Amino acid sequence: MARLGLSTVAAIFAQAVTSVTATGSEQCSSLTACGISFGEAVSIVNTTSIPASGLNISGTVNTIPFCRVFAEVSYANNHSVGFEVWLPEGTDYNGRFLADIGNGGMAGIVDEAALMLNVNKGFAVAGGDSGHLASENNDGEGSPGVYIPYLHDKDEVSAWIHNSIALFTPPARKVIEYVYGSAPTYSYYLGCSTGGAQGFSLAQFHPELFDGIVAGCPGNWYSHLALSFLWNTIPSTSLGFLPQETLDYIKSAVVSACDEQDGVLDGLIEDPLSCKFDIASLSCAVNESVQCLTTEQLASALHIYGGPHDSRDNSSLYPGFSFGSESEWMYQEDMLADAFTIPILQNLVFDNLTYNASTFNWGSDVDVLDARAGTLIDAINPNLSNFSTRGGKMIVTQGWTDPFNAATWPIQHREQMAAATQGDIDDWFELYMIPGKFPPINKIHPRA
Ligand SMILES: [Ca+2]
Repeated sequence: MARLGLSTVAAIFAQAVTSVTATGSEQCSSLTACGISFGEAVSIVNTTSIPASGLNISGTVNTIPFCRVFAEVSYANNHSVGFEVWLPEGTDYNGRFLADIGNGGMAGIVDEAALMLNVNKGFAVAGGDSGHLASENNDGEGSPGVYIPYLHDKDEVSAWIHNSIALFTPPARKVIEYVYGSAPTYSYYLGCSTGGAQGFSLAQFHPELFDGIVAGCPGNWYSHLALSFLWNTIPSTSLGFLPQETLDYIKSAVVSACDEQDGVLDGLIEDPLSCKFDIASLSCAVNESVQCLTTEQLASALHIYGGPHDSRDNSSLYPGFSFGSESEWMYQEDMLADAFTIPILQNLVFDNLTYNASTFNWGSDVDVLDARAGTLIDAINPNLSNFSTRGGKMIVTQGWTDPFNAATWPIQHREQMAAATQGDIDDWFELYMIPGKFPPINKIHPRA
């Protein structure tokens, strides 16, 4: 198939504008016509014109008609990012582009539910699979002793968090230009958890692509977030294990003590950092209630509040959890290390599926993790001036009772950024700390 240069494609735009308004479905199908190129490495796989109410994703239907484009862009050695672009037809398009990545965890799928929410608002939306397929990687689930192919391929690991959005965004924008006859007025990115890490990666590594980035509950210090999961693991056979009723008991006591500090008795603590609570007051030594904390359980709670530390100098490796989040700790105790940390250590860091994570050295092995994983999956450069000086704006949200990410990490990182930033960081960066669990858990980790 012959490929046309950009100027030729631009000439096609003029005709495209008229036809998309009049016959959206015809315009949609023309995307696969011979002779149209959206980039050398880009293939339009299929297009479908979806009438209003024609598609139901997890109970949400499209309220406007749109053109659904399936495409892929190849990268590195025989790899590709699969992506979709959903284009509102007729007058429902609001003129703006939104890359919407709801994928959490190990990604590997296009999050259609996230796309549905925002195509209904009139955005031209796009989402990708992050450069590897969940279906080829244990269905996107990590587990001890399980081979996860993409974690053994540096190109795929780099695409996962750092580069996959940047790979599909230029061709997605070209599709938009072709269909509407002009580039979107603004381009935004929205993602949570791993998607939040991808947001920071865009600002750091691809600052030219987006005018605005929303990074929710960002796991952008991904390697150390994984370490925190390992640190917080408390086996159910351990004397220090905190069963759910004990977690609920601790939270209830903390919230009772601090709820009204914000002036509203609503079961939420607006600023847990201002909550002063002595967890030792719940110890069975001083409090003989049925659910009092044994010495070992008290130590476990302090361990999780404290977060991981380097055994060499006791420096913090990642923040701990905040007052009022205790009822959400069960994933930390019993699941997340198996789902994320151990697979990353066994596949990516040590290349040994029998590696025993209980032997992790909280000193020297941190350096190994940083070198072998952090360089490929972290996005923590506090100097994002290349993004801010081109006019980029960034919003970060973090729920105080997020079950996955220690809530104070974005606060800590913002302080690092402010110190590395010339001028007032508030001119282009805003952090919103949200009382309670926000965003909804199914938005962050649809597989959890
Ligand atoms: Ca309150």
